[in-house]
Amino acid sequence: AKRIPVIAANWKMFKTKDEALEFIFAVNAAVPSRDEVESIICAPAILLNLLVKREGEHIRIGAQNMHYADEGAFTGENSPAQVKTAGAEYILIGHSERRSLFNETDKDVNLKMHAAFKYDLAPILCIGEQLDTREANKTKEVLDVQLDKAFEGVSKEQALKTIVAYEPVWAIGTGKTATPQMANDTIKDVRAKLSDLYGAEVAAQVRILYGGSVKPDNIESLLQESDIDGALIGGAALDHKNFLTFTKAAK
Ligand code: G2H
Repeated sequence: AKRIPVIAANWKMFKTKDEALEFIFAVNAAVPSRDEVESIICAPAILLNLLVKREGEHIRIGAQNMHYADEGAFTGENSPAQVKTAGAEYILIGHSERRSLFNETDKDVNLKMHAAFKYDLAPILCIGEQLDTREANKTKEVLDVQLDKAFEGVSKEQALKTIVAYEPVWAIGTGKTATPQMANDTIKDVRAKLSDLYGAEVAAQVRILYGGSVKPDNIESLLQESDIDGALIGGAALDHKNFLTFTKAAK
């Protein structure tokens, strides 16, 4: 089966309420249809409800983080049920900023994967290697461990609902992009690992995105590669014109 491409904007901690509204109204009518491209906005939790209420037919909304517990005394956190009932369909899990700045471990990532499935949120699981790992030729080893741990106890059916985002940490927000071929080779390794875990049929269906300094002028060459099914985009996707450029390039 053909894999439907995914363009996911990661707004990180950007945009006020008014800026979010301006964006959603600008893209609603202009994105490709859902059966051609999955166009997703991953927004700060406090903006989810606002966006969901104003999203057009072909836009989808995701959150950037959540706690894995059902509920509890966790001041400042959002629960999976809160994210789900705010209207989000997707949840970013294990973004490198969560891992490095907020000490998220592979264990946390796995707990969040299970919480996502419990509340019927589609995980966008982020994995990636540091520069020293890349330079020591240990990328596959490191990514395999991240994947083993993230998918621990995850069923085949659940794996099929997961979108994987490969983001080399050294390419995030730095202006350094992996070359399309480098990204594709690594994504092929990720698919091979999914095949080890769940079989070739599942691996052939899971969407795997590239992320890290994707820009309007490199999106097309990335998407031309055999195994890159879309992109997770931070900085450049804050601009609604760029976001539309990305979704159209994926069509
Ligand atoms: C990586 C990416 C989006 P940017 O964090 O997740 O951000 O496109 O700004 O490098």
